[in-house]
Amino acid sequence: MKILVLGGDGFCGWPTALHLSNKGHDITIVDNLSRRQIDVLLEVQSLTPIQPMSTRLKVWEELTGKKINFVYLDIRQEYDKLVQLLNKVKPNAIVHFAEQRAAPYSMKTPGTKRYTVDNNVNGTHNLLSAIVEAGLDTHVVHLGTMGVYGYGWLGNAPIPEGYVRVKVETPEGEVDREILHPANPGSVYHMTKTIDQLMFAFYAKNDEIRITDLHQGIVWGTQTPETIMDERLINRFDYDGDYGTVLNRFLMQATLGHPLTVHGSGGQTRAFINIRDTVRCIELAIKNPPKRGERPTIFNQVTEVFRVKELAELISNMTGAEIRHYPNPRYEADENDLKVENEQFKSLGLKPTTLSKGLLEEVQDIAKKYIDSVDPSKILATSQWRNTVTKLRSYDSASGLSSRSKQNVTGLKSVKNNNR
Ligand code: NAD
Ligand code: USQ
Repeated sequence: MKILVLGGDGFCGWPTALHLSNKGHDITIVDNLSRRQIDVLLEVQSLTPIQPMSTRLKVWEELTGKKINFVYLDIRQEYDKLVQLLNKVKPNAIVHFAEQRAAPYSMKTPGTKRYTVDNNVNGTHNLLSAIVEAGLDTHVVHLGTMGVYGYGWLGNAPIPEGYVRVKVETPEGEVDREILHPANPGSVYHMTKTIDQLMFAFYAKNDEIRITDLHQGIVWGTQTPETIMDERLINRFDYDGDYGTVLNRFLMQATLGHPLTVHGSGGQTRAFINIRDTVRCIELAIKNPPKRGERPTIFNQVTEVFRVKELAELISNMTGAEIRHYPNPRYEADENDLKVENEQFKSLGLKPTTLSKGLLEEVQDIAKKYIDSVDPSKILATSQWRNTVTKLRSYDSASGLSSRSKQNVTGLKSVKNNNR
């Protein structure tokens, strides 16, 4: 198949592009490298030494004989180029990872809130509109998030895969309907994913675009069988307070001898998936598209559920790391139960990779190897969900960032404006 991987330079996109290329698909990566630019602006780097795109692709071709194309393109700002690309490649499937994906970054400043909405909502809409303009019958596989549901709604009832049956009282009596599960986002980033869902429902109905939306949990791990083939193919590993996610952060912190940074009580329960399963799930989704005219297919792309404090205890027992409870910078429930349905991927053949000591140690080995590149001042999460103005002032003076280059990629220009 001809497949476009939008956001194929990122943490999930890069290993997915390699996995699909290895399976014989003809891959074109599309990326505007904004994630690398945000690292520059936040003055932080991936723990692992990720290589420039040209090196990544050259090494992959040398090792496997398989060529991956790369198009440097901003799907939010370069609509005409996107239409031209679709007309030229005529992809059978488009995997859409190209969004700003960090909840803390999306809550950092008014500028980053607006950037996240502009980038994610317009990027997704441009893609859908461009597919219609190009007259393509292609399958969009989008990476959504478990956070659209709000991590539990009706006590212990498991979260269904996208749609929920409701009974509505009408003058003619009770009517059964299946509707999109109510959206309950917990950050501006998660909010953009709930807006994506509505756009998908509309374009599937109006233009019969075939869409699969994958409501993915927190991804952990780093390497896949392909990225491990050569150090120059290594995947990124985010550990900082904005982009690092909880399990990878804890593993890095234990390696460094930093206390494990549990927010609040640690009673928050979340869904998880290993990066090796992410790439397999995407392959399964591509192989099983909905039919034209059908509503979007929604899969919960998760394999396990843990409380934050359970993870901290597990890693502390394994490594001896100290667990420390920090005031929670987020506005979120301190304690929640979470059950998630994930039967669809299993019925398509997914054999879930579960959290095991061996896999945790594998991630820790990577952390050990590159621990010297950690900047300890970037570990604590500083983005506050509330009291933006006070926090903004301290962010701006502490970071010393004032460059004009902030404006296009991240919206940080409006940080300065709002501070005047
Ligand atoms: P990432 O930030 O590492 O990768 C996203 C990529 O998209 C980056 O390479 C970035 O440069 C690119 N991009 C962003 N905006 C773009 C634009 N306008 N035009 C072109 N390219 C653009 O993020 P990730 O962790 O790989 O996540 C990928 C997707 O999966 C995201 O949509 C995210 O919401 C979703 N997801 C991630 C996780 C996780 O734990 N990492 C969990 C659930 C869902
Ligand atoms: N947390 C800590 N300590 C830390 C970091 C996080 O206690 O050092 C807590 C957070 O307060 C939160 C939970 O761990 O309660 C998860 O935080 P996270 O940063 O690991 O994950 P989150 O912000 O939810 O976002 C990540 C990805 C996002 C994806 C989402 C899936 O960055 O792209 O959509 O996971 S989900 O969580 O299922 O919505």
